[in-house]
Amino acid sequence: MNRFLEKYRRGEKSLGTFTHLLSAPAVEALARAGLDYVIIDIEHSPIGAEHAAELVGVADGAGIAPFVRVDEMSRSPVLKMLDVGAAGLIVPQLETVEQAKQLVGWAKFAPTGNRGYCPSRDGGWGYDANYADGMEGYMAWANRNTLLIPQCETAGCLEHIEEIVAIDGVDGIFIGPFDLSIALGIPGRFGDERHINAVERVRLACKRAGKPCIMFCGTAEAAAGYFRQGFDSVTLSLDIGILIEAVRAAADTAFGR
Ligand code: 3PY
Ligand code: MG
Repeated sequence: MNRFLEKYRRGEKSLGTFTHLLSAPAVEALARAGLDYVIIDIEHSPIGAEHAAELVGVADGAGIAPFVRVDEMSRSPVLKMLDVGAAGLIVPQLETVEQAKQLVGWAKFAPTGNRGYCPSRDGGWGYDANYADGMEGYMAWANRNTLLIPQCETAGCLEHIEEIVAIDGVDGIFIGPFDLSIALGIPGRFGDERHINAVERVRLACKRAGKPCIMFCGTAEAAAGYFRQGFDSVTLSLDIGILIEAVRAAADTAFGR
């Protein structure tokens, strides 16, 4: 179940958020609210591999595509999160073309890469429908349907973005606007034309490569603007941030502020 991918293939836009709440019911609530995907954030929250695996299962059961943002570029987190059933991996702080190729090696089965194999949860340990055509069929299914999405948020990645997004096995790009602004020497200044131009360069590189581009932002108004700009998907805030905003707005209304 990867509603992000189904929508992208139909030319429709999708919306997700990060989860930092360390909570299975919070993930279920995001599914009930109608989001297309949730990114379980190992990089910037205390969530570890075991907790992430649980939340992947919860998201899957609730009908919201489970993405995971890993915390480092190494074989173990990439393989582990794919094996537990992540529908997509977001990989932060990518700097070089070589790193992107190495990621493909870990995340994609042969012939695209050299992902290691064991019957695992993402194929129901060999008993899911994606094994209908045997092991090779499952491998091809996984290569097509589990997404490897590096973040563009460093100067190196931006400089080589056209080459990186064109790599076979890189399935799209996720823009990290905060780190990108730091890399450009203009922290948090999203209205600066250097930031605007960088973001548009990444979007166009993805479009030319025929791959999805995901933008992160903090408000629904900004999300609407990025959809108008032509982004395929927007990741809106963190679940904990949305909760704070909603409670503050409710309190303001209650107190007539
Ligand atoms: C960034 O803005 O740097 C991000 O990684 C968003 O989570
Ligand atoms: Mg970042």
